[in-house]
Amino acid sequence: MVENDLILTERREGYRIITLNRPDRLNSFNEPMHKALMSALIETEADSECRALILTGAGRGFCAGQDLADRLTSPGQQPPDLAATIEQFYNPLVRKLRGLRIPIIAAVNGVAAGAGANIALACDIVLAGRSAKFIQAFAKLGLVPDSGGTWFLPRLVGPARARALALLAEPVSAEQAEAWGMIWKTTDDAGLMDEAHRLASYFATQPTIGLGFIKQALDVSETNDLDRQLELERDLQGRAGRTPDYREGVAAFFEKRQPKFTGRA
Ligand code: T3D
Repeated sequence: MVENDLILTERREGYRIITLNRPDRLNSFNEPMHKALMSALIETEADSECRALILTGAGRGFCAGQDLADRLTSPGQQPPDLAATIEQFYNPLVRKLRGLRIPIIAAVNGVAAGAGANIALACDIVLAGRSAKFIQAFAKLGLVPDSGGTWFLPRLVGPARARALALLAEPVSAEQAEAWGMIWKTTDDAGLMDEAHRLASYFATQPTIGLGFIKQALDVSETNDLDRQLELERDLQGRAGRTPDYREGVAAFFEKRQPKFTGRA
Protein backbone atom coordinates (compact mmCIF):
# COMPACT_ATOMS: atom_id res chain seq x y z
CA MET A 1 0.00 0.00 0.00
CA VAL A 2 1.38 3.42 -0.97
CA GLU A 3 -0.17 6.22 1.06
CA ASN A 4 0.02 9.94 0.83
CA ASP A 5 -3.02 10.40 3.09
CA LEU A 6 -5.45 11.89 0.61
CA ILE A 7 -5.11 9.09 -1.94
CA LEU A 8 -4.28 5.49 -1.11
CA THR A 9 -2.85 3.27 -3.82
CA GLU A 10 -2.68 -0.47 -3.44
CA ARG A 11 -1.06 -2.87 -5.87
CA ARG A 12 -2.50 -6.33 -6.42
CA GLU A 13 -1.53 -9.04 -8.90
CA GLY A 14 -2.12 -7.30 -12.26
CA TYR A 15 -4.16 -4.35 -11.02
CA ARG A 16 -4.33 -1.39 -8.66
CA ILE A 17 -6.85 0.13 -6.30
CA ILE A 18 -6.96 3.90 -5.85
CA THR A 19 -8.98 5.10 -2.86
CA LEU A 20 -10.10 8.70 -2.37
CA ASN A 21 -9.33 9.30 1.28
CA ARG A 22 -10.93 12.34 2.90
CA PRO A 23 -13.76 10.42 4.57
CA ASP A 24 -14.68 13.18 7.05
CA ARG A 25 -15.53 15.37 4.02
CA LEU A 26 -17.08 12.50 2.04
CA ASN A 27 -13.91 12.43 -0.09
CA SER A 28 -14.67 15.81 -1.64
CA PHE A 29 -11.91 17.31 -3.76
CA ASN A 30 -9.47 19.92 -2.59
CA GLU A 31 -6.36 20.86 -4.59
CA PRO A 32 -3.97 18.50 -2.76
CA MET A 33 -6.33 15.55 -3.37
CA HIS A 34 -6.62 16.48 -7.05
CA LYS A 35 -2.83 16.56 -7.35
CA ALA A 36 -2.38 13.29 -5.48
CA LEU A 37 -5.02 11.56 -7.60
CA MET A 38 -3.45 12.77 -10.84
CA SER A 39 -0.02 11.51 -9.68
CA ALA A 40 -1.53 8.13 -8.79
CA LEU A 41 -3.16 7.88 -12.23
CA ILE A 42 0.05 8.85 -14.03
CA GLU A 43 1.92 6.21 -12.03
CA THR A 44 -0.76 3.64 -12.86
CA GLU A 45 -0.52 4.48 -16.55
CA ALA A 46 3.26 4.00 -16.50
CA ASP A 47 3.02 0.59 -14.79
CA SER A 48 3.14 -2.04 -17.53
CA GLU A 49 2.13 -4.74 -15.02
CA CYS A 50 -1.11 -2.93 -14.19
CA ARG A 51 -3.96 -4.23 -16.37
CA ALA A 52 -7.01 -2.84 -14.52
CA LEU A 53 -7.87 -0.18 -11.97
CA ILE A 54 -10.45 0.08 -9.20
CA LEU A 55 -11.43 3.60 -8.08
CA THR A 56 -13.28 3.81 -4.78
CA GLY A 57 -13.77 5.99 -1.71
CA ALA A 58 -12.86 5.59 1.96
CA GLY A 59 -15.58 5.63 4.60
CA ARG A 60 -19.28 5.98 3.91
CA GLY A 61 -19.12 8.01 0.68
CA PHE A 62 -17.56 7.70 -2.77
CA CYS A 63 -17.03 11.43 -3.43
CA ALA A 64 -19.09 14.58 -2.74
CA GLY A 65 -17.49 16.57 -5.58
CA GLN A 66 -15.74 19.85 -4.90
CA ASP A 67 -14.92 20.66 -1.26
CA LEU A 68 -17.27 23.59 -0.77
CA ALA A 69 -15.30 24.82 2.24
CA ASP A 70 -12.76 26.06 -0.31
CA ARG A 71 -15.47 28.04 -2.10
CA LEU A 72 -16.90 30.07 0.78
CA THR A 73 -16.59 33.80 0.13
CA SER A 74 -17.68 36.84 2.08
CA PRO A 75 -19.74 39.62 0.49
CA GLY A 76 -17.44 41.96 -1.43
CA GLN A 77 -14.79 39.27 -1.90
CA GLN A 78 -13.86 38.20 -5.43
CA PRO A 79 -15.82 35.07 -6.45
CA PRO A 80 -13.71 31.97 -7.13
CA ASP A 81 -12.74 31.38 -10.76
CA LEU A 82 -14.45 28.03 -11.30
CA ALA A 83 -13.57 27.89 -15.00
CA ALA A 84 -9.92 27.98 -13.97
CA THR A 85 -10.23 25.11 -11.47
CA ILE A 86 -12.16 23.05 -13.98
CA GLU A 87 -9.48 23.70 -16.59
CA GLN A 88 -6.69 22.93 -14.14
CA PHE A 89 -8.13 19.94 -12.29
CA TYR A 90 -11.49 18.43 -13.24
CA ASN A 91 -11.13 18.36 -17.01
CA PRO A 92 -7.63 16.84 -16.94
CA LEU A 93 -8.91 14.24 -14.48
CA VAL A 94 -11.79 13.16 -16.70
CA ARG A 95 -9.51 13.14 -19.75
CA LYS A 96 -6.94 11.05 -17.90
CA LEU A 97 -9.56 8.52 -16.78
CA ARG A 98 -11.03 8.22 -20.26
CA GLY A 99 -7.57 8.02 -21.83
CA LEU A 100 -6.26 5.14 -19.67
CA ARG A 101 -5.91 2.06 -21.88
CA ILE A 102 -6.91 -0.35 -19.08
CA PRO A 103 -10.43 -1.02 -17.77
CA ILE A 104 -11.40 1.19 -14.83
CA ILE A 105 -13.96 -0.06 -12.36
CA ALA A 106 -15.66 2.53 -10.15
CA ALA A 107 -16.68 0.86 -6.90
CA VAL A 108 -19.20 3.39 -5.63
CA ASN A 109 -19.37 2.64 -1.93
CA GLY A 110 -21.76 5.45 -0.92
CA VAL A 111 -22.98 8.82 -2.08
CA ALA A 112 -21.48 10.17 -5.32
CA ALA A 113 -22.45 13.84 -5.67
CA GLY A 114 -21.54 16.68 -8.03
CA ALA A 115 -18.25 16.05 -9.78
CA GLY A 116 -18.00 12.85 -7.70
CA ALA A 117 -20.98 11.38 -9.55
CA ASN A 118 -19.60 12.29 -12.95
CA ILE A 119 -16.12 10.99 -12.18
CA ALA A 120 -17.74 7.64 -11.36
CA LEU A 121 -19.68 7.77 -14.64
CA ALA A 122 -16.43 8.45 -16.53
CA CYS A 123 -15.15 5.01 -15.50
CA ASP A 124 -15.66 1.97 -17.74
CA ILE A 125 -17.66 -0.18 -15.37
CA VAL A 126 -19.61 1.33 -12.51
CA LEU A 127 -20.50 -0.96 -9.60
CA ALA A 128 -22.46 0.50 -6.71
CA GLY A 129 -23.33 -0.74 -3.26
CA ARG A 130 -27.08 -0.87 -2.66
CA SER A 131 -26.97 2.12 -0.29
CA ALA A 132 -25.07 4.32 -2.78
CA LYS A 133 -26.76 7.18 -4.60
CA PHE A 134 -25.86 9.48 -7.45
CA ILE A 135 -26.68 13.19 -7.22
CA GLN A 136 -26.16 15.86 -9.86
CA ALA A 137 -25.95 18.34 -6.99
CA PHE A 138 -24.88 21.30 -9.12
CA ALA A 139 -28.30 22.93 -9.71
CA LYS A 140 -28.78 23.30 -5.95
CA LEU A 141 -25.75 25.63 -5.96
CA GLY A 142 -26.60 27.49 -9.15
CA LEU A 143 -23.92 25.53 -11.06
CA VAL A 144 -23.82 23.42 -14.19
CA PRO A 145 -23.01 19.67 -14.17
CA ASP A 146 -19.31 19.43 -14.93
CA SER A 147 -16.66 16.70 -15.21
CA GLY A 148 -18.50 15.49 -18.31
CA GLY A 149 -21.93 15.28 -16.67
CA THR A 150 -23.78 16.99 -19.53
CA TRP A 151 -22.02 14.58 -21.93
CA PHE A 152 -22.24 11.28 -20.03
CA LEU A 153 -25.75 11.61 -18.63
CA PRO A 154 -27.81 11.97 -21.83
CA ARG A 155 -25.79 9.17 -23.43
CA LEU A 156 -26.33 6.85 -20.47
CA VAL A 157 -29.92 7.56 -19.47
CA GLY A 158 -31.41 9.46 -22.43
CA PRO A 159 -32.28 13.14 -22.77
CA ALA A 160 -35.48 13.19 -20.69
CA ARG A 161 -33.90 11.65 -17.59
CA ALA A 162 -30.67 13.61 -18.06
CA ARG A 163 -32.56 16.90 -18.07
CA ALA A 164 -34.63 16.04 -15.03
CA LEU A 165 -31.62 14.78 -13.08
CA ALA A 166 -29.55 17.85 -13.91
CA LEU A 167 -32.33 20.38 -13.31
CA LEU A 168 -33.84 18.82 -10.18
CA ALA A 169 -30.59 17.55 -8.60
CA GLU A 170 -32.55 14.66 -7.09
CA PRO A 171 -30.70 11.59 -5.82
CA VAL A 172 -30.84 8.41 -7.89
CA SER A 173 -30.53 5.18 -5.93
CA ALA A 174 -28.05 2.55 -7.05
CA GLU A 175 -30.89 0.22 -8.04
CA GLN A 176 -32.60 2.95 -10.08
CA ALA A 177 -29.28 3.82 -11.71
CA GLU A 178 -28.84 0.18 -12.70
CA ALA A 179 -32.41 -0.08 -13.99
CA TRP A 180 -31.85 3.05 -16.14
CA GLY A 181 -28.55 1.78 -17.55
CA MET A 182 -26.60 4.56 -15.85
CA ILE A 183 -24.35 2.03 -14.14
CA TRP A 184 -23.44 -1.61 -14.72
CA LYS A 185 -24.50 -3.31 -11.50
CA THR A 186 -25.69 -2.91 -7.92
CA THR A 187 -24.33 -5.25 -5.26
CA ASP A 188 -24.93 -5.68 -1.57
CA ASP A 189 -22.85 -3.09 0.28
CA ALA A 190 -20.80 -5.82 1.94
CA GLY A 191 -20.09 -7.52 -1.40
CA LEU A 192 -19.10 -4.41 -3.38
CA MET A 193 -15.33 -4.64 -3.04
CA ASP A 194 -15.33 -8.44 -3.56
CA GLU A 195 -17.14 -7.92 -6.85
CA ALA A 196 -14.77 -5.10 -7.86
CA HIS A 197 -11.73 -7.29 -7.07
CA ARG A 198 -13.27 -10.21 -8.95
CA LEU A 199 -13.69 -8.05 -12.06
CA ALA A 200 -10.24 -6.46 -11.77
CA SER A 201 -8.59 -9.89 -11.33
CA TYR A 202 -10.44 -11.09 -14.41
CA PHE A 203 -9.30 -8.10 -16.48
CA ALA A 204 -5.73 -8.66 -15.24
CA THR A 205 -5.71 -11.95 -17.21
CA GLN A 206 -7.31 -10.62 -20.38
CA PRO A 207 -5.91 -9.22 -23.67
CA THR A 208 -5.19 -5.73 -22.36
CA ILE A 209 -4.23 -4.16 -25.68
CA GLY A 210 -7.45 -5.37 -27.29
CA LEU A 211 -9.48 -4.08 -24.34
CA GLY A 212 -7.80 -0.69 -24.73
CA PHE A 213 -8.78 -0.65 -28.43
CA ILE A 214 -12.39 -1.46 -27.48
CA LYS A 215 -12.43 1.54 -25.12
CA GLN A 216 -10.96 3.75 -27.83
CA ALA A 217 -13.53 2.66 -30.43
CA LEU A 218 -16.50 3.09 -28.08
CA ASP A 219 -15.32 6.54 -26.98
CA VAL A 220 -15.21 7.98 -30.46
CA SER A 221 -18.35 6.20 -31.66
CA GLU A 222 -20.25 8.95 -29.83
CA THR A 223 -19.17 11.47 -32.42
CA ASN A 224 -18.15 9.45 -35.50
CA ASP A 225 -20.54 8.66 -38.33
CA LEU A 226 -20.83 5.00 -39.38
CA ASP A 227 -18.27 5.31 -42.19
CA ARG A 228 -15.60 6.75 -39.93
CA GLN A 229 -16.37 4.19 -37.26
CA LEU A 230 -16.09 1.32 -39.76
CA GLU A 231 -12.69 2.65 -40.79
CA LEU A 232 -11.56 2.94 -37.20
CA GLU A 233 -12.73 -0.61 -36.44
CA ARG A 234 -10.73 -1.81 -39.46
CA ASP A 235 -7.59 -0.03 -38.26
CA LEU A 236 -7.89 -1.12 -34.64
CA GLN A 237 -8.70 -4.70 -35.69
CA GLY A 238 -5.60 -4.66 -37.88
CA ARG A 239 -3.52 -3.71 -34.87
CA ALA A 240 -5.31 -6.13 -32.54
CA GLY A 241 -4.68 -8.91 -35.04
CA ARG A 242 -0.93 -8.33 -34.77
CA THR A 243 -0.83 -8.78 -30.97
CA PRO A 244 0.56 -11.96 -29.40
CA ASP A 245 -2.68 -12.18 -27.40
CA TYR A 246 -4.73 -12.63 -30.56
CA ARG A 247 -2.44 -15.45 -31.71
CA GLU A 248 -2.75 -17.02 -28.28
CA GLY A 249 -6.56 -16.63 -28.27
CA VAL A 250 -6.90 -18.47 -31.59
CA ALA A 251 -4.42 -21.20 -30.58
CA ALA A 252 -6.19 -21.74 -27.24
CA PHE A 253 -9.53 -22.02 -29.02
CA PHE A 254 -8.32 -24.89 -31.21
CA GLU A 255 -6.39 -26.55 -28.41
CA LYS A 256 -9.57 -26.38 -26.30
CA ARG A 257 -7.78 -24.73 -23.34
CA GLN A 258 -7.93 -21.44 -21.49
CA PRO A 259 -5.81 -18.76 -23.20
CA LYS A 260 -2.81 -17.31 -21.36
CA PHE A 261 -2.91 -13.64 -22.33
CA THR A 262 0.08 -11.46 -21.46
CA GLY A 263 -1.41 -8.08 -22.34
CA ARG A 264 1.87 -7.21 -24.06
CA ALA A 265 2.59 -5.92 -27.56
O1 T3D B 1 -15.57 24.58 -7.49
C1 T3D B 1 -15.12 24.24 -8.56
O2 T3D B 1 -13.88 24.12 -8.77
C2 T3D B 1 -16.07 23.87 -9.65
C3 T3D B 1 -16.36 22.42 -9.65
C4 T3D B 1 -17.44 21.98 -9.00
C5 T3D B 1 -17.68 20.52 -8.92
C6 T3D B 1 -18.70 20.14 -7.90
O3 T3D B 1 -18.64 19.01 -7.51
S1 T3D B 1 -19.88 21.24 -7.38
C7 T3D B 1 -20.89 20.23 -6.32
C8 T3D B 1 -20.30 20.12 -4.93
N1 T3D B 1 -20.93 19.09 -4.13
C9 T3D B 1 -22.13 19.22 -3.57
O4 T3D B 1 -22.85 20.16 -3.77
C10 T3D B 1 -22.54 18.13 -2.62
C11 T3D B 1 -22.59 18.68 -1.21
N2 T3D B 1 -22.92 17.65 -0.26
C12 T3D B 1 -24.15 17.20 -0.07
O5 T3D B 1 -25.11 17.61 -0.69
C13 T3D B 1 -24.33 16.15 0.99
O6 T3D B 1 -23.25 16.20 1.86
C14 T3D B 1 -24.44 14.73 0.40
C15 T3D B 1 -25.81 14.58 -0.30
C16 T3D B 1 -23.32 14.43 -0.57
C17 T3D B 1 -24.38 13.70 1.55
O7 T3D B 1 -25.34 14.01 2.53
P1 T3D B 1 -25.26 13.30 3.95
O8 T3D B 1 -26.45 13.78 4.73
O9 T3D B 1 -25.09 11.84 3.76
O10 T3D B 1 -23.90 13.81 4.62
P2 T3D B 1 -23.59 15.25 5.22
O11 T3D B 1 -23.90 15.28 6.67
O12 T3D B 1 -24.19 16.31 4.40
O13 T3D B 1 -22.00 15.32 5.02
C18 T3D B 1 -21.08 14.71 5.92
C19 T3D B 1 -19.97 15.69 6.16
O14 T3D B 1 -19.28 15.91 4.94
C20 T3D B 1 -20.49 17.05 6.64
O15 T3D B 1 -19.53 17.62 7.49
P3 T3D B 1 -19.83 17.74 9.09
O16 T3D B 1 -21.12 18.46 9.25
O17 T3D B 1 -19.90 16.31 9.57
O18 T3D B 1 -18.63 18.47 9.62
C21 T3D B 1 -20.54 17.84 5.36
O19 T3D B 1 -20.44 19.23 5.53
C22 T3D B 1 -19.31 17.31 4.62
N3 T3D B 1 -19.43 17.47 3.18
C23 T3D B 1 -20.24 16.80 2.36
N4 T3D B 1 -20.07 17.23 1.11
C24 T3D B 1 -19.13 18.20 1.15
C25 T3D B 1 -18.73 18.35 2.48
N5 T3D B 1 -17.82 19.23 2.85
C26 T3D B 1 -17.27 20.01 1.87
N6 T3D B 1 -17.63 19.91 0.58
C27 T3D B 1 -18.55 19.02 0.19
N7 T3D B 1 -18.86 18.91 -1.13
